[in-house]
Amino acid sequence: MNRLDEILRDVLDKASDPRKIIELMRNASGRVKSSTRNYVFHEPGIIEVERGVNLHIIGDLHGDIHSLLTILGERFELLGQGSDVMVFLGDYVDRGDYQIETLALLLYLKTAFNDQIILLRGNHEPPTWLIPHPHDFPSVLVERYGEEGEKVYSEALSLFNTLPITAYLPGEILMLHGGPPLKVLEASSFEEAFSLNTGKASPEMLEEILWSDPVELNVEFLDSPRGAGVLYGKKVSSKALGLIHGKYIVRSHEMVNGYRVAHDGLVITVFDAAIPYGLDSIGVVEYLYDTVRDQYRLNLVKKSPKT
Ligand SMILES: [Mn+2]
Repeated sequence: MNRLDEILRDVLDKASDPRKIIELMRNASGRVKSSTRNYVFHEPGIIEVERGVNLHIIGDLHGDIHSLLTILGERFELLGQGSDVMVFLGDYVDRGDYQIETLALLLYLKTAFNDQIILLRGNHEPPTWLIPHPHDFPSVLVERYGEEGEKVYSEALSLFNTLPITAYLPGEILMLHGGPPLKVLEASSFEEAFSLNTGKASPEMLEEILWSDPVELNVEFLDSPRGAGVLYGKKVSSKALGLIHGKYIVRSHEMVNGYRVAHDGLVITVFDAAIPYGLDSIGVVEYLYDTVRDQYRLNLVKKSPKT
């Protein structure tokens, strides 16, 4: 049995017991702000990645543990050493058949390899005032754990509240679930636009980051048919990137077959819940550092969800 199989066995054991899954949630949540290398956490949930780190960026999973295992398969040996960091863009639960297992595996990796795992918040890791549809995760928990399921759900909501909402590598790349906050249009600095080190994210900022989608129209932004967040035009993307002197926004939130490029190459959507959505591809955005040239290289990976 290889190391990933052993971890998976341990994860399935934890997922079978409400007390163990709650303990795992608390452990993972306690690690969120305390990396020792590769990245640092700033309030209100903004991760700053160090230059030189290799990024592997993964989109929505929605309980698709098979796609997650495929993604991990070839990258698993990178964990425990070096400066490769996997950034998950949120939406771990709802919809798929293995929601608890998928979340448990991610939390396990977070506790075991904190310096190499970043778990961002998606709109399916919701604040109580903005619950998405469908949101079958609470009923999945009750089905699995009976009455204890409600306790697990309330613990999950606390965990979700601790997850960071944005990660960025200055001069290079911005990562979040949906889109930049509209404050980027008026702000004169990244710090101002993302309320860096000022305490809480406003409800508007949280909603826009978790819910917005890019649109290929010559507008600043429009109401979203989702009923939350906005549809943002290229101006929002270029303004947000200007504030970090960056080249790409990598986000997920929309069903695409692996990945899709928008806003003339500025925005890349990546999606990995292939099995729940009946897609034939999963995507990973790799952003890899060339030490000799001191340059990053973008590599868009698309492959079958099952190896
Ligand atoms: Mn989403």
